[in-house]
Amino acid sequence: MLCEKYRSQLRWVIYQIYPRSFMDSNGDGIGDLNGITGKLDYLKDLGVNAVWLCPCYKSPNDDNGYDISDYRDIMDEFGTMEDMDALIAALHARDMKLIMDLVPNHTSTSHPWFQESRKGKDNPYSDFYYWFDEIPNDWEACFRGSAWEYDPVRGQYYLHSFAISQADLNWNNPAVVKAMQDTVDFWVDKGVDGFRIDVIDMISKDFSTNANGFGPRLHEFIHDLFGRKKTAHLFTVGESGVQDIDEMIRHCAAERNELSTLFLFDHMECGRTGKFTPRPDTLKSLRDYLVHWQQETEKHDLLHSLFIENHDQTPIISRIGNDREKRYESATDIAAMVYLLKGIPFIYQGQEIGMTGAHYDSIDVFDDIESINYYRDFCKTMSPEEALAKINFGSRDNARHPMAWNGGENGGFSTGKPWIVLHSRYQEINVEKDLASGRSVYRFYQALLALRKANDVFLDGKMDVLSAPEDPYFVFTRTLGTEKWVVVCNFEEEQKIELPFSCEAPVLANLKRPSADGVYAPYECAAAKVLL
Ligand code: TEU
Ligand code: CA
Repeated sequence: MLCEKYRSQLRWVIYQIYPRSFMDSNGDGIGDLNGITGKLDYLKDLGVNAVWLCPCYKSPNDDNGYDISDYRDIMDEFGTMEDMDALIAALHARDMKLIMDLVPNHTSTSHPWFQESRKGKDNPYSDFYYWFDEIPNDWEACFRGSAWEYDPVRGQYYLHSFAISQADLNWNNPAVVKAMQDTVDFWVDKGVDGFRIDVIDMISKDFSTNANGFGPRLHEFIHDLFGRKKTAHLFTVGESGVQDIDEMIRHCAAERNELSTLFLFDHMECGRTGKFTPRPDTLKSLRDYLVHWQQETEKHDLLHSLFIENHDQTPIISRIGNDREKRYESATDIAAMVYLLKGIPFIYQGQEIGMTGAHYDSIDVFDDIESINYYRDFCKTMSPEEALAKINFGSRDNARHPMAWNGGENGGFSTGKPWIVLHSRYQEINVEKDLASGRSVYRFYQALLALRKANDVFLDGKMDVLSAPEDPYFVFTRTLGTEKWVVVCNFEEEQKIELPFSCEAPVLANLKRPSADGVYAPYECAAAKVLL
């Protein structure tokens, strides 16, 4: 049985916003807080009751806000603190929650802490970062190259797990722990309801190993941040490379007072070597990961997070679905596979209209630092055409194009020139068009979320898998007391799927055709109450 706090958080449905690309309210081509405030009813109608904002703090934007120069102020382009207060009030007025993105592992090198720290060994910020005379190991940065950079001002090397301008904070310094606690408290006092914590696994390090993260003091630091009275009510989700259940228990067991849940990446297969290469990922492997983690989290009374997209990933239908002739079917089928399981749904902007990956003929239109650095390195061993194909497939920009609100000028995102090129398919796939269509992905999500809301069986009910591992489809039931529901999600091929019981007519289905004969079309899905 989940603890009471987790049971209530299980009712949250979280929509992730990439503020830079969601809605521009003042025509400067950059999405902003007021733009988000203006779209809250769109989200409320979808059935969302919480919003997670990617970082909107002061930042020089080398990594679009994940390089923070002031944790307590708003990025100039996104608006002011008054705009943020108004957004929080507008959310709460609609009974919606706000989750902020906390980036505790690193700051921008333009943060005053780093600017002071680099001055030398005898100032209060000297030990805020990791400084070495000699490079202590051969760790590499996630955005390519060595993770160590020589700073000529200080005459020493500092660690940057990501871009050169993202210096890793030294959590072994109690002043850093205190500064980050104060940051959390500042936002709690503003009324935020929770945090998504960036690369939480990296805040404790052991330089003698070859893994950057999962250091010996990780749980102590997480507890320092969120195990306090002031933070006890928060919802917290850590982005983490956790791969086994014991480690997840250490992070999320209720009695440990650490985190509510984690984002695990098994099912995204986003290993750092593989993300730019189309993989033989299939719905089958997605199903297997989903089942594995569902069973483990259920067994150990952990709160699970259900997500398939974010701002670092190409939309799922372009990774493992069919983003052309079966776009609607695969988008809705995958939604049923994932979001009728037990856990908290996270929906990334655009996912609710079945947005796909984009495609461009030139590297010049890409903005993302990871994509640009990888392209440069790919070109050392392959042709520019091959390198560009990889970037088109895996670039984080695939998830960062302006939200396509309509097929008109700038996709309805802005009256000015957007900061990044429009999605290459925005005229074909946009909110206005989706809502007007008889095959609306948004309407399907809406119906799915309404179904969850109306039936506790989809929240607390036990999940049992009916399909066998070799079956090219996914069938599971959810059971609570005397109530049982079945969810059938077919994969790519048409086939007959027989159920061991009879059901009422489906309440949720992506195709309007009677599947009474048990034959399911490609990507057809349905959820129905079992007649007991
Ligand atoms: O990403 C963490 C991370 O581990 C990345 O390497 C991620 O796997 C990569 O972006 C996939 O291409 C987080 C944020 O989600 C990301 O946007 C930030 O750039 C990164 O931290 C640094 O803060
Ligand atoms: Ca703007």
